[in-house]
Amino acid sequence: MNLATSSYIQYVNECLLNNGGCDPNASCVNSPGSYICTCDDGFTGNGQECYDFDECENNLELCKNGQCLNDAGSFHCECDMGFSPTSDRQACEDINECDEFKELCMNGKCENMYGMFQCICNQGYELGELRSTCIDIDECLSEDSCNYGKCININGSYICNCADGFELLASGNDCYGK
Ligand SMILES: [Ca+2]
Ligand SMILES: [Ca+2]
Ligand SMILES: [Ca+2]
Repeated sequence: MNLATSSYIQYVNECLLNNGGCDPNASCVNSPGSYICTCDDGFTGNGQECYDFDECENNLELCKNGQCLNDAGSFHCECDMGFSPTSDRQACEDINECDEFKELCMNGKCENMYGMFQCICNQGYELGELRSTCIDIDECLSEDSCNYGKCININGSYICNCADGFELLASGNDCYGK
């Protein structure tokens, strides 16, 4: 065997020219006397031709609590309300609204929940219309709050002022004649 020919066969690197004829989305791996085309991650095919793999269509479990969107060579998630994408954008995780939005649940306590949050209101407060803050209950709107006296609403409570000659009962919502 001619030494020059044998070393030519051994050392020619087909991959150096035009990626060895492999698909642009494939890697060419040289081996003595041969080479292999392998599709890149996220692509499928024989290496000469590679096609994007639709991860979303092939795995319906992806992007729970969101929507899976196919990309060339990859995919990413768009997440439902209450969830945000992980750093690699390939899953959705619960947003801890209490940590993220410090102004939530004024006059109450914020409790994080899966996909949402809730406000536990302090005594004398009730959930506001958007359920994201607690507002003072106007006890004076109820006639029973201060029978035979003058009701004054205050933040988180109320005062029942009895007329002269009347005294407040221990229950706090009734005046009676002394
Ligand atoms: Ca894809
Ligand atoms: Ca949450
Ligand atoms: Ca009040």
